Parts: sequence; C-alpha cells; structure tokens
Amino acid sequence: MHNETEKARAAPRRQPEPAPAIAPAQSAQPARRPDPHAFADETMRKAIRDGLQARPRKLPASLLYDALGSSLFEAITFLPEYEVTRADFALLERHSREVFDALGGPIEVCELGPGAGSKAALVLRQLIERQPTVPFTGVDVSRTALDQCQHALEAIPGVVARAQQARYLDGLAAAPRTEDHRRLVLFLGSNLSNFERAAAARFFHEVRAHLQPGDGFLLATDLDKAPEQLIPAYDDALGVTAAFNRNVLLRLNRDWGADFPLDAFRHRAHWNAQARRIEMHLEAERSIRTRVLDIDVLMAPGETLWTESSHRFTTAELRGWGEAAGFRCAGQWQNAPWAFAHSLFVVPDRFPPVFPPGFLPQSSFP
Ligand code: AVI
Repeated sequence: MHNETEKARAAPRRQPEPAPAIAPAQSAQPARRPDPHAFADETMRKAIRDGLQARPRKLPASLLYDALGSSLFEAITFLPEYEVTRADFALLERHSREVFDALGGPIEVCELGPGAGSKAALVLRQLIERQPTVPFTGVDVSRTALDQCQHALEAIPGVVARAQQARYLDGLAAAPRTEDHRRLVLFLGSNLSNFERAAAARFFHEVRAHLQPGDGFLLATDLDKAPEQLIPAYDDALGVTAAFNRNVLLRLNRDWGADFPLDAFRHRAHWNAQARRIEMHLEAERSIRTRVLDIDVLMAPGETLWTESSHRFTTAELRGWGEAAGFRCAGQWQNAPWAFAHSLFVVPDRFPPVFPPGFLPQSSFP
C-alpha cells in the first residue's frame, strides 16, 4: 500500500483494484478492465504509452501492484534474501518507545501505506501501554489494503482506526486530527526507495507542509550496502521476484491489450553504482513485436523494459533532506548486519515555515 511523489505518482505498492472484467459483446477489442478511478486510468495510459516509446523503455512501477503483484510482494517479504522487512520490524520492536519519548504525548498515528497493518499493530500495541486510546489513520489508494489494516487493528483494544482511501499527501491532509495530540506519521518499508532521489527530497517538504510543531515523521529506509548483499534480495533463488516483475507483462496483456510472450522475457536486477539503486528490468530474449494501446512495440533481443528502481540511502543524506525541509532529526536507529535505518524527524516548536524549492517566487528571498 503506497504510494504522491515518485511512488504515489509512479509506484504505489497497491493500486486501486480494477473492477471485474466486462467484455464488450462482439468486440474486436481485447477485454479491458475498466478502472473505477478514471483519472488514475488516464494517467496510467499516458505513462505506459510514453514509457514504451522512451529509450530505455520504462514502465510505471505501479504496474507491479495489482492484487497478484501485491501478493507476490508480500511473499518477497518472507524470502530469506529479502532482509528489508525483517530489519524494519526489528527496529520497530527495539525503538518505538524511544520514538514516543522523543515526541511526548499523547500521540495519534497516521501511516502512509500501512499494507495489512502488521507494522502499525506492532507500534500501536506499544503505544497503547502509555495512553488509554490511540487514534490511527491509514492512508492508501487500495480499499482492500485499508480493510485488511482496519481488521488487524480492530483487535487492539483502545485503538480507534480510520481509513483514508487517497494518495499519501491528500490522505495526510484529510486525516482528522485529535485535539492536543501530536501526530506521528509513519512511512515504513523503505517505500522511499522507489522514489527518484529528487522526488524523495521533495517528499520531506511535502510531508512537513502537512504537519504542526511537535509532530513527528518516522521514516524507515534501506541503506547503502555491498551489491553482493543486495542483488540476491532482488533476484532470489525461488524466482518470486522474477514472477513479481513478469506480472507486469501479464497486466499489460490483460488490462492494456498487449500480447507479450511471458516466456520470452528474463528478469534482470542490476546495481547502478552511480545512481545507487537496484534496477529491475525485463529483458527480451528474442525479437518481440506487439501492439499496446495504439503503438507498435518492436524489441530486439537484449532490449529491456525498465520496471522499477529501488534506491539506497545514507543516514547523513536522509538527515540532510529532513533538515532542509525544516525538520529536526530527533533520532536515527540502525540495524545490522543488514544496514537499515529508522529516522525520526520532528517539527520544531516555533520554526519558521519552510516551503518546497520553487514554491515561492525567487524574488521572495532576500
Ligand atoms: C516496496 N519496495 C520498497 C520494494 C523495494 O525493495 O524496492 C519493492 C520490491 N521490488 C522488488 N522487491 C521488492
């Protein structure tokens, strides 16, 4: 469940689920599932068309997250090679109370992309020991994910869980506030990894603009590490990540009228050292000819479709972005040997408003 920035624009972990297929009678057109979110559908159509015509060809990463893709991602989080999720849980287990202490209380929690709610449950079980009730809002574009999350949290006495079906920042703006509570925004699972770096830096400003003095932003991110350690996490022995990646072709065929032969594409995960990211591609093993939307796609053997980027960060880089957005970094906790960090950013009391770069005309600055 994710993703207004690169991830929300391009890679929410779960997209609005399409409605059941309605095949138009006697139509020569392949059946396409109408998307109830027509705007999202139009945005996706444009992204697919533009991406297929770009070089390298690049597809919106949100294509990875239909119902099957989200389930495959869930499976990835259990793979021995993919330590990201376990590191996130371990830090939440160890340091949530220090996060609460740093904020003071009482606290309300708002999670951007809560998935099935298991991380929120871990946090809220600890928070409920300190205050009689905890208001919680989960923000996601997926109704299914929100329902699962709400179900998981209902089991915790004292938690008042609400759902906002929206993109991250819209949902954050709309989430009702509880009087005299400090808001703790959770953005976990290293979802920031799937943003382009510039969008990641911008996201801090965007979140900051929706918070008040005393509020906190807890960000979980995977850190730089040796490619030998990282690549297996994106090219696992069981082939789950390969299936997760190839599911994009399945979606293009089913929902967008393409007929990519799935067996002609190989999953590729490679480390781009300069950009400090893992890139997932689908590499054509033979010549491919298909038509998607209204464009002909001709691929030579070895040519790829770029489906996702997953960036790595340093703690200093994250702190710098947070501080540039007007936060104070109140703590960073790291996991080892799998390098992963939780960073807590707090809006200082009495801090001048900070605007994203370009928000004000240049002449406004001295
Ligand atoms: C959701 N996101 C943080 C995952 C990642 O690690 O970038 C998505 C993923 N892609 C392949 N494996 C997992």
